[in-house]
Amino acid sequence: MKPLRVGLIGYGFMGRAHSNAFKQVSQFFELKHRPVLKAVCARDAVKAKAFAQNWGYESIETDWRRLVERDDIDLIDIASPNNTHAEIAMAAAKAGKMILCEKPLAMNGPQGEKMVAAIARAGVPNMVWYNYRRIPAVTLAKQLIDEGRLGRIFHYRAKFLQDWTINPELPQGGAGLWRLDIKVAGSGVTGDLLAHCIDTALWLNGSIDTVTAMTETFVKERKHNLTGKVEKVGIDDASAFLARFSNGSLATFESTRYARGHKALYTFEINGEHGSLAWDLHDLHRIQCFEHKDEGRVRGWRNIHVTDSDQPYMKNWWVPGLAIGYEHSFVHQVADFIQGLDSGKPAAPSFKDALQTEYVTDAVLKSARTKRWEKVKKSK
Ligand code: SOE
Repeated sequence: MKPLRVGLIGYGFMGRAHSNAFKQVSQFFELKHRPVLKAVCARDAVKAKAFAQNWGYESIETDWRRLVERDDIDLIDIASPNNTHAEIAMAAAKAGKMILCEKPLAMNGPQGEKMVAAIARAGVPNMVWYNYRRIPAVTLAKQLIDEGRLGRIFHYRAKFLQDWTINPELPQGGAGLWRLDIKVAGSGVTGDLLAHCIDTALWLNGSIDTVTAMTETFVKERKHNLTGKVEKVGIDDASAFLARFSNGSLATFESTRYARGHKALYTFEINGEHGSLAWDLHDLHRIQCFEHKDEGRVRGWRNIHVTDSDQPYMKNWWVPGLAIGYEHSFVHQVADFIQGLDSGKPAAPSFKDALQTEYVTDAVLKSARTKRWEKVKKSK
C-alpha cells in the first residue's frame, strides 16, 4: 500500500469526522493507498498539539501556507470555516496537492467557479465532503432509482430541521458559532443544511432548472463573540423553496434552525410512477420502499434494514443485521476517493459537481430577495 500523506486544516467537528475516516479506512477497505496522518494545522498551537496527540498526527503547523508548501504532504483536507475554503484550495491546487474540501464548496457560485478553474488547471484529484450520499441506505436509494424501479419521477421532497439557535442570547461568530456569522459562513441554513439536501437531490434526481424561495432571519441581532458588540445577523435562519427539476418533477425543500425538538432531522422522499422511496437521518440504516408492481393483497411500504453484505458498503463492516452510523459515511467517502485514485475513475462529488449545488443555493437566496422564480445556472 502506498502512503497517502494527509495535511488537515481545522480541528473542529469536521476535523474530527475526517480524521476518524482517515484512521479507519485502511482497516475496513482493501485499497492501494493508506492515509498517513502527517500534519494538522490550526492557528492555536496548543490546541493543534492536543488534537495531533489525540488523533495521531505526526506534526503540526500554525500557518496553512506552510502546510501547503510541505513536500511530505500529498493531500490537503480543508475542514476549516467556509470563508477559508477558496484561498486554501487554490493554493493547494497550485502546489499540486490532492484536495478534499468540506461542504459547502465555497461562499457562493462565483467563488466556486474560481476554485473549479484552479483545480482544472492543476489537474489534481479533488472531492467535496457531501457525506450523506454514502450512508448505505441512501446509496441503495440511488441504485434503485438508477435501475428505473420508480419509473418517471413526479415529486422530490426534502427537509433538514434543527433547533440550536432559537435562544436570542446565543452569540454569533468565533469557534463553534461561525455558522451564524455571514462573513464567515456565506449564508445560513441555505448553504449549511439545504446544501446537503440539494447535493443528494441532484445526485438522485438530476438537475434543477428553476426555484422560488423564502427565507427568514428570526433573531435580527446577536452579540458577536470576536468584536464583543451587538451586530446585525446576516444569515438566513430558515429557508424554504419550490423547485422544478429538468426531468419534469416538482420539489419542495425546507430547512431551519428553529424547529423546536429537531436536532438534525434530514429526510427525503421521492415519488415515481411505479414506486416511492423515503429516508430519514434519525433512522439512517433504513430505506422505506413502495413498489406498485407488488401483488395487491400484500402491497405496502417495505422497511428495508440496510445492513446485509449485498447492500452498499456493508460487506466491509460487521455481520448482517448489525448497523453502522453517521461517521461511517465519511469512511466510505475516503474509501471511494482512494478507489478513484487507484482506478483512475474519480469519485463524486468533485469540486465541479459541488459547484452545481452552489448555483442552486445562489438561486434560492436570490429568489428570496427578488420574490420571483429564478433560473439556476448550469456548470459547463
Ligand atoms: C450544522 O449544525 C451541521 O453541523 C452542518 O454543518 C453539517 O454539515 C450537518 O451534517 C450537520 O449539521
